[in-house]
Amino acid sequence: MKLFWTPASPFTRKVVVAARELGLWDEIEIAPTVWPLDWGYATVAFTEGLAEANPIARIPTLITDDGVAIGDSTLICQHLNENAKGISLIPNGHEKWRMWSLYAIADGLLEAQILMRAEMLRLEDIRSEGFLDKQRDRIARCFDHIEERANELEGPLDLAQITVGIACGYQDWRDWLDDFRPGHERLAQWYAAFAGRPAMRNTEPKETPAG
Ligand SMILES: N[C@@H](CCC(=O)N[C@@H](CS)C(=O)NCC(=O)O)C(=O)O
Repeated sequence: MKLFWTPASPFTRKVVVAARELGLWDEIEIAPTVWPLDWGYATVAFTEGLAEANPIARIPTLITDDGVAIGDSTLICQHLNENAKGISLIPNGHEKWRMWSLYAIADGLLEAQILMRAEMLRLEDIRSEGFLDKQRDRIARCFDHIEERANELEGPLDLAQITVGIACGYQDWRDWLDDFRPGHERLAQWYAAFAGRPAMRNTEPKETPAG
């Protein structure tokens, strides 16, 4: 398998953490991508092979061993999960939809963080404060919701927990995002332990090379 990657992308980190937890990391060849800083609002020069594999030209994009390009982190995680032996990050039965329901909140939170990142890359005098506030409000509602469901973070490891952990990590990394901890004590306590997992420690976010 080949993964178009950068260490700054939380969607890509989700895939990498899942691959590490599933014991599949050694089977993935990394294709590092570079992103000029105007990627948030302009078409940029893409890393060789990315747009050819996936016309959406976003990361993560995984090329499977069968040569199929999958350009979405949720689908990539499902593909990896299917290929893992003796371990699953997707529970069965009723638990499955409970897990996907929490996952969707955490994934929407990641999306709001990345929409803000793209807007923050614009010059200050043309940024939309209204747009940034809208995403901030969404992020706050999502953290409130996750706090209410913090007991769901305590079960066997699943994709929802990984996505929540990555959302917390991104929130800490970008200084223009608020500390998620005030008012979310159970989540804060859970994240303090979760961030210590080797898969999380080995994938801490770093800036993407601009090319
Ligand atoms: N829903 C997609 C979102 C992927 C995404 O937004 N990736 C960002 C990086 S975190 C990206 O490649 N952005 C480049 C662009 O939008 O041009 C997924 O889950 O994979």
